[in-house]
Amino acid sequence: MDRKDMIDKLKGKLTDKRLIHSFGVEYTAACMAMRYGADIQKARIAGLLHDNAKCLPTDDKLKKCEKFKLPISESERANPDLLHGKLGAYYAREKYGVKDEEILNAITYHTTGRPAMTLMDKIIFIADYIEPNRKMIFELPEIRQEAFTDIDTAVLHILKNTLEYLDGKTDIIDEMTEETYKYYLRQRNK
Ligand code: DGI
Ligand code: FE
Ligand code: FE
Repeated sequence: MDRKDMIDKLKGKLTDKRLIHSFGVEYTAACMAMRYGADIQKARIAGLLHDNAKCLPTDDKLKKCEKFKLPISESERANPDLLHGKLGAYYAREKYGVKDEEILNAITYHTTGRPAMTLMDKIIFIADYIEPNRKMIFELPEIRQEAFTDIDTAVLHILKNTLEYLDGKTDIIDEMTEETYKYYLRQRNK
């Protein structure tokens, strides 16, 4: 499917705000791919499609994952919005014709990250957080600079701030977010 068709399809699935965010992630991911020598076109597709399942009602995210037999962890069952990456990767493959595993993995793990992320995983994880349409988040200007100077520092900084933010907000911390943070802390202290 070409970009135009993807956008037409996304228009039926996403709110205007979410579509604008998706374009923001697309061009931010393209810039990061230029900086770090990743595939620019793959980064664009992953960025454009990363939230394609975000706007489904929470219950439907869970029902669709069950229907498609996607694995569901306890924290995902307790907070089915966490499933939008996994479900989004499924739709990217089945409905948007994406076959590339690098793109599909980057979509799957864009919310929580994962230990030993690929370059494409890191680019989408970071671009999602820093894209210019994001409302101001704590230390965002610093993280935006780190994204283009030291990619692993940016990953760690985002995870740290996300976990701190969630700590005061919810008791459902996904084990993958936690594990990713621990992994990148260990990397740092090696
Ligand atoms: O879909 P976006 O809003 O663009 O961004 P995202 O996919 O990174 O989702 C962001 C939300 O996900 C944000 O409110 C923090 C939340 N989140 C990230 N990791 C976890 C989490 N929420 C819970 N409950 N547990 C997590 O481990
Ligand atoms: Fe998302
Ligand atoms: Fe997003």
